[in-house]
Amino acid sequence: MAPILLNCAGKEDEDYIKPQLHVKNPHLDSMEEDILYHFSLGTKTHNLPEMFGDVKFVCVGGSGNRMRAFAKFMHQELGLPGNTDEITDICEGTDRFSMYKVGPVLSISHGMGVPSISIMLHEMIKLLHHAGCHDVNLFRLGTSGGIGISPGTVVITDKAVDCFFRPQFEQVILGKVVIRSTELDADLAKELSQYASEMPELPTFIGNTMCTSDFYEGQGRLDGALCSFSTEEKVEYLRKAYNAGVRNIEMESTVFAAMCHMCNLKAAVVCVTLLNRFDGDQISTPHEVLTEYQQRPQNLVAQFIKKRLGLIV
Ligand code: R2B
Ligand code: URA
Repeated sequence: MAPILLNCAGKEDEDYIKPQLHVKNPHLDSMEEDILYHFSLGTKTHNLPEMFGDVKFVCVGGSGNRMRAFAKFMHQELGLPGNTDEITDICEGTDRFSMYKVGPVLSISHGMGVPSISIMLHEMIKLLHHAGCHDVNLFRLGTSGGIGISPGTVVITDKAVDCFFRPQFEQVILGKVVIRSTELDADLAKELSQYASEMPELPTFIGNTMCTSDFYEGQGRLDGALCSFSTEEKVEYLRKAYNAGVRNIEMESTVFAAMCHMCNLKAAVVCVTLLNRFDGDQISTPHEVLTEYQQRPQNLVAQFIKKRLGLIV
């Protein structure tokens, strides 16, 4: 069956106005060539509209291997022709990020932390712009530490908050602090949550996600090489986070939300929790269990994509 491409609202509608991607950089227009250095792609060396013009879903996650596995999984889920071994890394000219395309789905790794994902997002958003893409949905599929919820729970982010529980992302630009909103697309989160409720094997929660710039002390862990606080202080901070609606902690959501919001891209953050931070800091769950947990955000987003493409009802 040929996939029907539906608009952002999931409807076939000729009068529908396509949401436009806003790349907010006036300097780009005067550049003769744009080299997307960390992707090893460029506007003169590659035909970006031909390579990427049909992209409708961009899924990003920390690890290159996980994003290759996701691309292979989506290839099967979409019933695309050909062998999954033929899915190759579009960014093979660099080992900074990995990128795989299967039909309208682009799967890209972003590494760990705000600086790494921010570089990837600048180049990915310019890539979509140069390729003339519109009506694109973006998903971060990640792992996280849970607060007060069972390991293996998938958290769909309501608000991405900083370590003071504020829904904002602060960036220093030319020596000044610039504050950007981390608003995510509420409809996308609601739609994901609706599909999750139809998947009983997928425990899901909508909650706030706290983004930190460190995995250890920055997330209140007692098991790093350094620790400057007591167990009681750790628990008090996590409790404050819980009371502020935070249900998981990771390291990329605020900049992801802020950049997508500024560029008018509909975006959602879907992370599985690997542990409950009230029970400890070390991730001691067996590898096979962690692998199954990491498949959960992928299953939910695959369901979303198949529904949007009209492959399932
Ligand atoms: C989740 O997991 C990584 C740290 O282990 C980090 O990238 C994140 O956000
Ligand atoms: N990723 C994080 O950032 N924190 C965790 O506790 C687990 C995964």
